[in-house]
Amino acid sequence: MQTSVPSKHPLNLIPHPLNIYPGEGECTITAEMLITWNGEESESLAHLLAEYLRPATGFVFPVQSALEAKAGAIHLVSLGNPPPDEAGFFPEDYTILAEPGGITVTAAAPAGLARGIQTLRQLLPEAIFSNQRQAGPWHLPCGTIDDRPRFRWRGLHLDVSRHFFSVGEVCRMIELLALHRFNICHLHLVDDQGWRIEIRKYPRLTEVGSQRRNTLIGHESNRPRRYDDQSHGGFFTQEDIRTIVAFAERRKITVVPEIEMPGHAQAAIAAYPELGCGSGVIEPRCHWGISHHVFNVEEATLSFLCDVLDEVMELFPSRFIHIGGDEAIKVEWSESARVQWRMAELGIGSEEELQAWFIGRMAAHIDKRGRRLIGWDEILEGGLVAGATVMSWRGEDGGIAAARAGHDVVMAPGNKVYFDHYQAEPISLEPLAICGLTTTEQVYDYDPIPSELEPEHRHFILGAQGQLWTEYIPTLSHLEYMTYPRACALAEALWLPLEAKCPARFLSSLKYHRKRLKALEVNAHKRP
Ligand code: TNX
Repeated sequence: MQTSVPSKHPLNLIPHPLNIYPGEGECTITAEMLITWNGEESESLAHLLAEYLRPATGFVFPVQSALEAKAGAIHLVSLGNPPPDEAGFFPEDYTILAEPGGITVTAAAPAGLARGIQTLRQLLPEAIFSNQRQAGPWHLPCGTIDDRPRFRWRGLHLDVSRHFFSVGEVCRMIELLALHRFNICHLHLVDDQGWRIEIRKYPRLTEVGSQRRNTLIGHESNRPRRYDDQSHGGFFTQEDIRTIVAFAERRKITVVPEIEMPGHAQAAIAAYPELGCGSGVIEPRCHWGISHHVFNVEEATLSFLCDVLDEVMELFPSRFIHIGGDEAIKVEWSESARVQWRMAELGIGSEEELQAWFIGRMAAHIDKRGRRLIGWDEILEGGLVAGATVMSWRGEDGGIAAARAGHDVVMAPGNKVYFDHYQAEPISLEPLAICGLTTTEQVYDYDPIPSELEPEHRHFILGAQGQLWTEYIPTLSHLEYMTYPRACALAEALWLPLEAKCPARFLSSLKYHRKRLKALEVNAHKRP
């Protein structure tokens, strides 16, 4: 492997590619340049590249099909459209060959081409990221880049329940994920504080569940609690979801939907009280923390949730369907005579086993449709259902246990990759955050493979993702502030093998990369 670049020409790419072979001279993007394409789905990616390059250059970039690379063209080739691997992922390898006369990006599959065009954008001067016409010239250094990611799951999670973000805002986040060669956007669509996806069969989920009366001011731990006097609401129509999914799909990013159960269900129960354990009238929660209102375990409730998942699976092509499963407080289950009677009827001895039974029923439904269940690590309690993938958030122990038991794992540990935590000291100068301190340098250091995990279990670690819980993140600009530059660090930590990571190079690339983020008007944190 060769990652050395002549120092007069540092490329400052983030994530840094696996192999860079510098060549001689420069290639110049001119007003006459064509974008040509050959192979599966390369036409759509050729148009996407043209859309990326037009605003700043003001050039036309006609898009044409062509069997071969020609002089004066950027040629995109996807060699095939292989089926996904057994876990559901597509190959993302790509090669960029930049010569004085033209550029060729070649990939085994469309997903690789999508990664390649993002690297190509970064090879151009940072002004290419501007939305306004810029002066140029548009040189890039000649050479070859031969690149592929270390992990198959490189994600960012976004909570649109605690605060709602519009279709345009979510698409902007996805565009920035694409720039950093992430491939997963996990959308946390429902929680105690708001149900944010239209379900045609059950309109009250959004009519009632998407609106909360007001919102806590300050931190959850403050007493007495004070509230603003503004209602907060919003939801995605099914058409909105199609827009988001198509926007992501064009960039070869998978949107993984999450529908929480059996806990974090207060907004749903407010809409349909018969789903709950009979604890009186409730409304979507107006402060943070965890609601003790959970779904009951009636057959009708399970069918309701299967119906919801059916509409969700129709909208989201993602192989993985997230059912939450975290922080389901069991008090209502232990205090409800009806739930206890159901447990006896089912021959289930504890509330933990009841949760495992509940998740098992959902897994059967999801499996039947050729999808895979994923849930937070609490789904390990009371016994993990066959084939389930575990998202490990309470540290890495859940992920380690799951991998040892032969389950796929996505690492999302709270102390390492929670971007709702503080990012710089002194925290007194930072906007209010939930807790913690996770710096960009610490994120860069993160290795999703725990050192104590035996070599034979390591392949079960699919990758990792950053979490953006939005209790304390009410706006897009604040969201970007919490995300960048930590997501830049995560992108590289998940892309490169350990031996190719280099904190000093990353920090120096980041200095330059900030100019790209600035041209994109990203409200990144100033440190490091
Ligand atoms: C725990 S992480 C939660 C979320 C909160 C988050 C705040 C997880 C699966 N559950 O409901 O928003 O902490 O950091």
